[in-house]
Amino acid sequence: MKFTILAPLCGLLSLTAALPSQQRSVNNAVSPRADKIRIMPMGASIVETTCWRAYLWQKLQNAGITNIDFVGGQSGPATCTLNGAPVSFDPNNEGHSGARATEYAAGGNLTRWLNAQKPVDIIMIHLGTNDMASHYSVSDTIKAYDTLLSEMRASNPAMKIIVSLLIPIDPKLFGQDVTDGIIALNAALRDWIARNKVLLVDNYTGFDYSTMTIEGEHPNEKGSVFMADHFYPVLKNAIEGGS
Ligand SMILES: *[C@@H]1O[C@H](CO)[C@@H](O)[C@H](O)[C@H]1NC(C)=O
Ligand SMILES: CC(=O)N[C@H]1CO[C@H](CO)[C@@H](O)[C@@H]1O
Repeated sequence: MKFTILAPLCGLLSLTAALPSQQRSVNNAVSPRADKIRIMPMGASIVETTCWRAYLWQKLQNAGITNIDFVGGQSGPATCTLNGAPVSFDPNNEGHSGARATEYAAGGNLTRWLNAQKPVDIIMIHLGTNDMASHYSVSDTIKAYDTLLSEMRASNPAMKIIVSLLIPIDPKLFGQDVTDGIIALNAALRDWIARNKVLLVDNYTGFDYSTMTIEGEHPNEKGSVFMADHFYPVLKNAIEGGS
């Protein structure tokens, strides 16, 4: 499901979002599923609303890696530009603004999304910022990650799971305790990632919220380039190992 994102396509994009199963069957008819590695970007607004997925898609295309399909019931952002030029990318994802890991674990959301997109070969996760912003504990958030991991393994035992540490946010936005919560959750996530033998993306180290975000939380162009650059080697290895 690759679109060139231009204003006249907005109607088509909303149609796609409303009719994911029809879009999938059309897609399958055009290119057999065996040709495409299905990759689900999953998280909250940092996944849904910013352009790192677009830059990541472009980097993969530029490297000749075109046998991929980003999947999910969401579609967007409508436009991403890089150095002023529009970027063409596959906009599908499962980023849901404001959502928490603890919410997904309690609500069965991920199982529903994985069933709708089956089989998902690779999942890329950046999730937990809102758990900290809403003052859920690090241990409850890690328990939620345990639940989500079982759902992924149940859906596809061979699924490659890429988990990003959380990018830091400006303490001026939600207070120092939330910023500290993200640091504490990242430390716990690092252990969790090692323990569960999933793939680490460290998008925290070196990310500067004062120059790389729009308002202290959501990556701007520079921050999205940073995220794409950090996801890229890990995702590329997962794709090449998996094909
Ligand atoms: C997750 O699932 C719960 C329970 O069905 C639902 O209330 C909630 O809206 C879902 N969240 C998202 C972001 O889809
Ligand atoms: C500072 C830095 O960029 N650290 C890591 C960022 O993420 C990549 C991919 O996981 C690592 O290789 C870097 O060491």
